[in-house]
Amino acid sequence: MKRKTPDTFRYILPVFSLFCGLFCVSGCGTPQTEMQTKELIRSAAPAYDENFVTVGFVQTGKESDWRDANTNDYLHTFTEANGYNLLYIDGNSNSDRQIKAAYDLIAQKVDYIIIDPIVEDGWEDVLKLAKAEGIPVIIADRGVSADPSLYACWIGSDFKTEGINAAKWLDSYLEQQNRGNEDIGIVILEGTEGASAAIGRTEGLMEEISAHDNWHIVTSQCANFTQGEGKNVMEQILKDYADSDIDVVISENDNMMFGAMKAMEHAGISYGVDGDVITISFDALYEAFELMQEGKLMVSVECNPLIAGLSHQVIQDLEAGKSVAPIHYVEESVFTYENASSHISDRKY
Ligand code: GZL
Repeated sequence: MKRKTPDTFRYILPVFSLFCGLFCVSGCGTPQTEMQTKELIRSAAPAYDENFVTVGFVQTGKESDWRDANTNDYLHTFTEANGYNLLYIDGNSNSDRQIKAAYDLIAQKVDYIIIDPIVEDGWEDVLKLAKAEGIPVIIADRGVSADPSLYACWIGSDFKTEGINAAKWLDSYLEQQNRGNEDIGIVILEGTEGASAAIGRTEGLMEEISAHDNWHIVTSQCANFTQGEGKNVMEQILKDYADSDIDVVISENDNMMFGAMKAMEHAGISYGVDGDVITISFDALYEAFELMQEGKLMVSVECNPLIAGLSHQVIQDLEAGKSVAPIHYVEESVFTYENASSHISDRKY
């Protein structure tokens, strides 16, 4: 792919024309007096090494252990040894910051932009500009609501299927326990509002839950995928609802579940295989496997963060002039307290 002319020229040209202008003025009719010129010094834009593919990566932030594993995967994939100059931007859990960063990367004329959008909305204009500037954008992990023609492809998980699989496991477990006809009260800890991971998981869960007349939602509240908010939200739920109302806690990521477990412990509520509350979460972190081995966590639906290699492959294909598929789903499984021990040694995050 032809490297874009770095913005160095953007800075030299005005400075050069300024001096030309001054020279013209001084050379055109103005007596040859000593003109006081103030040299305009601007820092030049980074001159990109032609031998590297410059990739700007706009990450959500550091909201969870899953996110840290995801970030580290990019940092270890987009290396100089692999032919990349990586510009990594931490979105600091702020969508406006992410969008501004994307505009800045366009201004720096990077070769590619990878975006993991905190929330789906707000990306239309900056994606239009990237397209107009000829900078391919890869949307990775979470999705955007913008028209898919505005970006090269989306890489990530089928979040709705993750939610469906979690509820299907609950259905099979309750049948095994001869509780298939029991009234079941479910608490849901939702991820960040507007995030495609939360939207998809909630959609899948609600589709399955609504198919069971004897299941009902006690409450479904946002805890932003963080452990601290998972604990605080669960503490409040335990104050607002009777322990007997809650048969199941489904958390849309492991970190919120870890926080909810602390809240249940403090409230003297038992959970897990031998407890009163069934525990189901998403991500399948190593720590989740340890808790599944102990029977405290009963299910973690895998959501694989190690997807930087898929973005690397897409960029290599685009560099070779190949077309790329618009959607790239990540392979994922459902892990339970029953199979955790046979998989924990293979886990990489
Ligand atoms: C899912 C990812 C979610 C994880 C959370 O692909 O976007 O964000 O489930 C993370 O742990 O914070």
